[in-house]
Amino acid sequence: MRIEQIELREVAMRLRFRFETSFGVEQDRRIVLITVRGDGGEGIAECVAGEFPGYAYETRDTAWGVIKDFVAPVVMGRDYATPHQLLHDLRFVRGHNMAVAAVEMALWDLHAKSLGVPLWHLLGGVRTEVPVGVSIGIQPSAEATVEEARTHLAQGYRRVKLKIKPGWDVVPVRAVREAFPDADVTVDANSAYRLVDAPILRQLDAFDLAYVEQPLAHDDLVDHAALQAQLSTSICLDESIHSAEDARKGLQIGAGRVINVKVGRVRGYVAARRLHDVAVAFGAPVWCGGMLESGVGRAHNLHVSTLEGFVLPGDTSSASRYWDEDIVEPLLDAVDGVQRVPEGPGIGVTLKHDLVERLTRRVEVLSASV
Ligand code: OSB
Ligand code: MG
Repeated sequence: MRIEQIELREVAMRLRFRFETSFGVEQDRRIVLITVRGDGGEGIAECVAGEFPGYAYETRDTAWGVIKDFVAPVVMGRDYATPHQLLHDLRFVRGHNMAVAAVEMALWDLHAKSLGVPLWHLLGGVRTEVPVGVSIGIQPSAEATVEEARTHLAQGYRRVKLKIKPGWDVVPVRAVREAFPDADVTVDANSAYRLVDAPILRQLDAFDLAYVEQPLAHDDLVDHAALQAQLSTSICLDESIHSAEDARKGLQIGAGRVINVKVGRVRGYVAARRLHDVAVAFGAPVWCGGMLESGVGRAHNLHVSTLEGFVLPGDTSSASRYWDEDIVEPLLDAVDGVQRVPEGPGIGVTLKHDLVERLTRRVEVLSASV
C-alpha cells in the first residue's frame, strides 16, 4: 500500500445527552476523521482527541497540526507491506499518540480492505461478540443516577460505570449498589483525587465494585501503587497508560490490576496489541474504553475488543444512545448488552457520505507529490 493521500475532516456531531465528568462537560462534539488513500482503496479512522485538553493534552487541533506537519510528511508516498512499519517510521514524533493512532488505524482499515478480510482477522481476534456496558456521566442527583443505571441494566448492559469526583462519590455509588445488589458496577474518577483522599476511596471498598478507574493524576503511577495497597477494590488505569512500557511499569509496581485500553490513546493497533500482551502476561484483565466516538471509532473499538485479553465489558454501548443519526452503516447497536463485530472487510462499516458532508466543518487533503 503506497500512501497517496491523507484527508483530514472535522465533523460536528451533537450528543443526545450532556456528558459530565470530573474534567468537564461535553455535548457538542467536533470529531476529526482521517481517510488514508492508496492503491485504489481507502481506510478510515477517528482521532479520539477531545475538544479541550481535559482528558489528555491532545485536542482535535493539536492532532490536526501534528498529522499535517509531522506525520503526513514522513508517511506520504511510502509503500507499506503491512501497517507495522508505520509506527517505527514515526518514532521521532514524541507523544501525540492520538494523532499518530488515527493515521495508523486508518492504514489498518485500508490494509484489511485490500485483503478483503475483517480487521479483527488480521489482529488475531478470538470473538465476534463483544459484551458492553455504559459510562454514566455525573448526574444532578443520586436518584437520577439510579434511574440511568436502571434504564441501561434493563436493556441488558453488562456493567454500569459511574463517573465520580470529590463530593460526588459515596452517595451515588451507595444508591446504585443498594438498588442493584448484583450488578457489575464500576466508577471512573478521571484523575480527580489525590493520595490524601485515600480514606474516601477506601469507603468505596464497601460496594463491591469491579474496579475504580483512574482515581489519581493522569501522569502518576507511584501514588496509584500506594493507593492500591490500601484498597481491596482493584484500580483500573486509563489516562496514566500510554504504552506497553507504561503498562509493564504500572503492573510491576502494583499501580493497578486492570487496564482500560483505548487504541487511540496508546498510539494504534500495534501498540495496543503489545500493551495487551503485557497485561495478559501479568494476568491483568483489560477492556476497551470509549471516547464518545462516532460510528467510525466505535467500529475500531469493536475490532480491538476481539483480542483475547479483553475479558471485561467495554464502553462501546449502542450508537443510538449517543447520536440521533450516526455517520456509518450498519448501525452499531447492542442487543442485550452485546455488540456484534461488523462483518464486512476492514472495520466493516461505511460512511454515509451525504450526512458526513452536511456535518463537515473543514477538510484538508494532503497528497503525495508525483
Ligand atoms: O475516561 O473513559 C473515560 C469519555 C470521554 C473521555 C474519557 C472517558 C469517557 C467515557 C465515555 O467514560 C465512554 C463512552 O461512552 O464512550
Ligand atoms: Mg476512563
